[in-house]
Amino acid sequence: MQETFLKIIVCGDGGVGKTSFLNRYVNDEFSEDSEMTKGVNFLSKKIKKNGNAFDCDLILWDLGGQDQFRFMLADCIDGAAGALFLFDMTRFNSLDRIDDWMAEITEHGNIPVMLVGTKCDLKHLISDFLDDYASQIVQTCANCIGYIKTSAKTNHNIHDTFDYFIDILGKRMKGYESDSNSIEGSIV
Ligand SMILES: Nc1nc2c(ncn2[C@@H]2O[C@H](COP(=O)(O)OP(=O)(O)OP(=O)(O)O)[C@@H](O)[C@H]2O)c(=O)[nH]1
Ligand SMILES: [Mg+2]
Repeated sequence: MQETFLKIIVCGDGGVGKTSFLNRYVNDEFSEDSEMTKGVNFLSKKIKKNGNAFDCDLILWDLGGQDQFRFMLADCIDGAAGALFLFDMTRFNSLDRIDDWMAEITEHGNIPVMLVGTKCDLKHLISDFLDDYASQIVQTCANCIGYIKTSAKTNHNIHDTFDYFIDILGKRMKGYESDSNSIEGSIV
């Protein structure tokens, strides 16, 4: 049987927790002092019927979120089957530039994007208005297929994010999706 490779990019502003999110998913590790990603890092993971997901090799691109690495963005997005856009739930302004990120991603095709709130363990620092705001974004961005709240520190919803997202990507690849622009719904 032919192997399926699925390229997923993990993007978002600097310090929102992209590397931590991936490190928890792939290595089941978390560090309080994770270092800034310089450029881009790659991780991979084999998926074998995890939840509803199909068998594939995930190639995960961990993009450095600092502005000095934005020149690499176009090359990184190229060929991606999907994008996880991470924002820090304790910093509302980490959603400020989502329109720029979305514009850049959609330039490369009809790539599904999932909105992922990070650091949900820091409940006391999270605004009551955040959920409404994030849900509004999901409804207004054509390619945005859902919103989920996660914590790499407590391992909350990390695997569920991938199970849900890979399932959606798999259906698209196998042609089950009749309307790829439709909103699939949110999970939180
Ligand atoms: N409390 C808490 N802290 C987190 C969580 N995820 C990440 N952090 C912390 O947030 C800081 C930044 O995390 P990174 O994963 O390096 O962020 P990044 O998005 O990869 O940053 P860049 O590589 O600069 O783009 C680190 O101090 C992490 O320990 C989380 O779920 N909960
Ligand atoms: Mg990083």
